[in-house]
Amino acid sequence: MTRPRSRGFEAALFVAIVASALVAIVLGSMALRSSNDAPPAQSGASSPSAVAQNSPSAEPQICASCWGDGAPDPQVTGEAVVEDGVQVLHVGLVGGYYQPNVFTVQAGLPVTVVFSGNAEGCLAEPEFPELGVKTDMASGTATAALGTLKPGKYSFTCSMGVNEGTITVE
Ligand SMILES: [Cu+2]
Repeated sequence: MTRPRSRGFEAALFVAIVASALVAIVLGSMALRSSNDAPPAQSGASSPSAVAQNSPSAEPQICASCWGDGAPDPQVTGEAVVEDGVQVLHVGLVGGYYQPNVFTVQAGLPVTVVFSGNAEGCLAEPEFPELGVKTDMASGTATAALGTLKPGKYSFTCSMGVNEGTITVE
């Protein structure tokens, strides 16, 4: 009589252990699934902007305006540096835009603009539409000697004319 009862008890214990193990496995896999689903959704939303912020400094930059960026050119003010009687404006590249891109200079001194940065496409061929001056950054830099300018506003753009900086001569 004891043997069948103990066997029955053992069997019931075995079933209980197996059942609880199955429940634990199912719950565990559900928890894993939910924890696996959540992080990619969050990192997927945040990583593209991180890539967009990091890539401009590392890779050749293309014109953000011409390539469908759609955002207005950021306005970043720069200072003229007077070197040997010439007002030199140093223009770099940030995120596919010329920066700084807003300058104010004096009418009495010649102006030279030095572009530098790893540019591609139209961004690598800055020009000054009002002055008929075109440059090329194929070597990594481009120097545009504009001479002495009359008071007024002069722009510089990419070779497609849509990525603008402004030089105000006072
Ligand atoms: Cu462009």
